[in-house]
Parts: sequence; structure tokens; C-alpha cells
Amino acid sequence: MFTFFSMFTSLMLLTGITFAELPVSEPTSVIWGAKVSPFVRKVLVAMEYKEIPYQNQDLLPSVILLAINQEIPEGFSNISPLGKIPAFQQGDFSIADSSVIIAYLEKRHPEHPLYPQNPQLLARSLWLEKYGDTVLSAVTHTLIIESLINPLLKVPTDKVAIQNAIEQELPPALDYLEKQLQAPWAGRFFIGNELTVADIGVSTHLISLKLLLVEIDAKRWPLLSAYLQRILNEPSFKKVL
Ligand SMILES: N[C@@H](CCC(=O)N[C@@H](CS)C(=O)NCC(=O)O)C(=O)O
Repeated sequence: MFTFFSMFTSLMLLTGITFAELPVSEPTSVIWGAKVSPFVRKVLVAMEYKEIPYQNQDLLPSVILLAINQEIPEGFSNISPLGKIPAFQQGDFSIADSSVIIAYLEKRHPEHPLYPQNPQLLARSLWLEKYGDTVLSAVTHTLIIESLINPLLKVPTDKVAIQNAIEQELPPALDYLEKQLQAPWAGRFFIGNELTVADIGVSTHLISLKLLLVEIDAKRWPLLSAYLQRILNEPSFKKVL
């Protein structure tokens, strides 16, 4: 009798697929966090670049949800122990922190690598990612808190803090990045001609500046300003923005 099983086996013989090769459907990867966060954007761009399907679960950090009397989704504190965004969840596996998530994705999905193979270039790309996450993030953090979050919480905006961030803290950080684009190892991107985690880590904060209407002066930072234009034309960024 031609059963469903024999029909299935014949189909496999015809297509040359064996049982071991049958695609196992994986649980969907979920990125928790609102896209307005530069750190969430960082992970979403990495997912797009690596062509990993995902679902983005829009969510503000726990500290803000509490301040505006909104509920923290059940189980979120297990997924993100510090209540920060982004957090990654796939089935019963979860992990927080943008750099940790991208390192995991690189191991799990080595296609379209974001880490250079050369050890020194790898170190340089990790350094620039860290520079974005610390130095640039300090500036964007002040601007996001003062111009977006405080009005939401009905807290007065500290205009002096905004002015200091834009006029005192930002220019030397952009000077440093301009120099990095003159380095012998730089190309279209910070490290050669392929996108790396350095580009994602730095430009996610440059994009926050742009969204907050803080422009990079092309006269003072010509390479960086042209670089940001290139980044904004990259398909992985375009899909997230
Ligand atoms: N090192 C973390 C930083 C994440 C982060 O600070 N996210 C902000 C939103 S942009 C947040 O959740 N802040 C809430 C808090 O600090 O409690 C990462 O790379 O993911």
C-alpha cells in the first residue's frame, strides 16, 4: 500500500534529502527592546546583516516602565536581569547586552561575519565597538534622557547638560573617530571594506545623534560625515531605520 510514509520517502529519494538533513524548525529569535535605543538598533542591524529572521518585541527598559506605571512583561527580568534593553530570546535560551548578543550570533551564525579573522583587526574592531558603547553612548544617553525620556516622565529638561554634551563632550569624540578613518587599516568602513562590529557599534550612536537633529559638521569631520552617509545607504541599516 502506498502509505504517506512511502510517499514521503520517495520524495526524499527524488530530492536527495536524507532524514539527517531535514531542516529542523528553530524557535523564532526575539529581540526585546524599542528601536529608539541605540543598543537595540545595534542588534537589529547585526541580525539584518547576518540575514537571521527575528521578531522585534517593542519594549522600554524596566526602570522607565516602572516610572510611568506600566507593567514589566512577565519573565522579562529573567531574560534581562538588569531590566535593560536589548535582550535576546530564542525558545528557552536568552541573553542580554548588545555586545554579548552579537558575539553569540557570530558563533551561532558564522555566515556574513562581523568579526575580522585577523587578531589585531579583531581587537581594533572590538575597541571601536566599545568606544561607541561607552564614549559616544555617554553623549547620546544625556540627549535621549533630557530630550525624550524626561518630558515623558514630566521631569524638567536640563538644557545645560544638553549643551555640555553637544559642545564639550561630542567634538573630541568625533575628532577621534575622524582620525580612525585615516588609519592604514581603514577603508570604506573602520576596518577595511567590509562592515564589522566596529561600524555597527559606532554608527548606531551616530544615527541617534542624527535622529536627535545633531548633525556632524562635514567641514570639521569630512571623513566621518561621508562615512555616515555610506552607512545610511547600507541595506542592513536601511531595513532597521
Ligand atoms: N551594555 C548594554 C547597555 C544597554 C542599555 O544601557 N540600554 C538602555 C536603553 S538605550 C537601558 O536599558 N537603560 C535602562 C537602564 O539603564 O536601567 C548593552 O550593550 O546592551
